Amino acid sequence: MSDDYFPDVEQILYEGPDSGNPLAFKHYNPIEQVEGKPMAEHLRFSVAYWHSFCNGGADPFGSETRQMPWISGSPMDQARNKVNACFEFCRKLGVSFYCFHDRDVAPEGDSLKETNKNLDKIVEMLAERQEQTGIRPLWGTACLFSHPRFMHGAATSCNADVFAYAAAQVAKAIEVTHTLGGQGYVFWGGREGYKSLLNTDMARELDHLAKFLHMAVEHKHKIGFKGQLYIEPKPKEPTKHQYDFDAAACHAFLQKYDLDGELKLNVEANHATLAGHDFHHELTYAAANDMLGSVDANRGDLLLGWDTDQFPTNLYDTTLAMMSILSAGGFSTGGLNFDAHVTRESIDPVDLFHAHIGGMDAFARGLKIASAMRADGVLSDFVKQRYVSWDTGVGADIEAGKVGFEELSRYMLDKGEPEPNASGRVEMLENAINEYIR
Ligand code: XUL
Ligand code: CO
Repeated sequence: MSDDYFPDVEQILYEGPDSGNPLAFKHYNPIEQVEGKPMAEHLRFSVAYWHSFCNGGADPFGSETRQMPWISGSPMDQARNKVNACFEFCRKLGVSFYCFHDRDVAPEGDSLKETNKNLDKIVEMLAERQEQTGIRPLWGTACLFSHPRFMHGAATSCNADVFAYAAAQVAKAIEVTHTLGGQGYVFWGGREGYKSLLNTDMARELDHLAKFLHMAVEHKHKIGFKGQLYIEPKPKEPTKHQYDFDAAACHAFLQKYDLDGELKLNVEANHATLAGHDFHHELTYAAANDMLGSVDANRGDLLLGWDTDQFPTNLYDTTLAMMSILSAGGFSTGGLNFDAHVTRESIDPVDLFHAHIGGMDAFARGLKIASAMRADGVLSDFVKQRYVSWDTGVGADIEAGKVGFEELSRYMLDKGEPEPNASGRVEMLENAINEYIR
């Protein structure tokens, strides 16, 4: 087993809240039971291949700032090195899952045939390392946005050949994810949207996107892939308007095209804030519609209008996120994938450990706080009481579909005025949450 890239880092262990060791967990204890399940099973953490092993810190204003030791040799050498770096990293961090795009793990060749050959070689190596470590993909995906051929989109391109190329690429990516025992497959609509409506046939593009997803569903069943398919909402970037804007837009799209039985949502924190929502809203919306599948865990900078993909550290956010996830019954195929990169000024391999440890501890605390609040019924008792008028009388009759406008008109004309409203007690509830976030 290669131990080449992080020689100074030992296995990261749980040392408890009093530990002063920055390379230890203070809150994430994988075997600790919460609501009858070990933390590791609740949280199902995953490392994002692209951010951790491919990202050199470039931004729109400057070139890469870090040269990670695995970036050396030919493109195929680098691909092999990255496999070793990924498995050494996940093993030392104690994380059982990784997520990848096809082009993160293996480089493009001169033709699609050659590209697929490159991918097959690296997939063989990934399978070997998986066998040795038990680490598996949480999900795979295809990069349909970096290469210039996708300048007008992939499934929504005006160029039918590009649609065909994307179909061939996704077919292969699903096959590879299946081979590697992936738990799911994600569609993030990289450039599926528009820059200008002046040159865009929106209705036609949406139909094409749906056709593409139907083909993917058909292919998945044909090859016997049992993983869950997900669509990942994002409102903008790289296009001005992405079609998969937010959870509600994705849900409506999937329903319109009869795809909602086949795809769930992969909700990302930073995409929620870009859409003008908060993470809690998007998770709750997805859960309320039985669409919550998996999560891309990160955070944006609310002062910046783009996808900064920072590691999650905000306990208020992780607590409310875990409230939604626990209330929805937890993950089955999904998990918490750190779709996050270290900042441009963090240039050492060890920074990847600090970043992930912080994110894992932040979610472990969120899980424990949310679970304590659930046990004490802090929000749920209040919410239940707030809707008590629906449990009997006219409320129960409305919910049961026993009355219509006629009956309700008679009821209100007799009664005159509704029962008085009670206070929403928002401040009291906010204070109660702060009592738990210690
Ligand atoms: C882009 C993004 C992607 C997807 C996978 O904003 O979140 O990394 O998660 O393609
Ligand atoms: Co993402």
